[in-house]
Amino acid sequence: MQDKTIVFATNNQHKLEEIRRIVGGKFRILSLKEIGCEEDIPETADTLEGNALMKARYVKEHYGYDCFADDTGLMVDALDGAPGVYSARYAGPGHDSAANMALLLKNLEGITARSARFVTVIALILNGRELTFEGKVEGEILNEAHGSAGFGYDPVFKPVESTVSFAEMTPDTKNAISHRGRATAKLMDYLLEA
Ligand code: ITT
Repeated sequence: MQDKTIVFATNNQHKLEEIRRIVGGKFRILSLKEIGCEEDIPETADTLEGNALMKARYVKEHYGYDCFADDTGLMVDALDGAPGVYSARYAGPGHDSAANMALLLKNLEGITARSARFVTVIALILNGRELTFEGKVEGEILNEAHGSAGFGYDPVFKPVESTVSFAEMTPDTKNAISHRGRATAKLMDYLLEA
């Protein structure tokens, strides 16, 4: 990639910080705020890929920038894949991560088979092309929240590679095995070749 600056189409400050940390000095990541986009970008598709593409296309169409967007879901087997693509609003519109986690733990009460996975799809629009990159991490939903690092569902998710939750890890430890870390590594491989 000739110009090593690219926009990350997210309104989630935690995602922005994670991606900037993963990318390090290899690329300069501009936030939506930095390009003057302050509105909520619609994400009404029913797949992670569809939503990631919607967000990236919105920025390209309205602001003209090549960019990438991330859509992430937590899929819980005992709940037939819920909250999945609806992870951000599991407890209803306007509810925060604490409410989402509380509902998840309530819906899993008494259930011992607690396998789950985080999936991230990153959609990239670059030089007139659209591409997607997926990252996944297998794990389980804990019986209660543990730790205060990270964001979202991190306190209740323990990856198979670890004995502790994502919220009990340093950012670098989480990024090394996480859904977003894995999807971003694929994105970077592509950008470094482009
Ligand atoms: P943007 O769409 O603006 O990027 P968002 O917070 O709406 O931000 P998503 O729709 O992708 O992002 O997020 C789905 C939900 O999953 C949301 O509640 C997040 O808090 C949560 N989430 C995303 N990534 C996570 C991670 O790495 N660890 C824990 N929870 C995460």
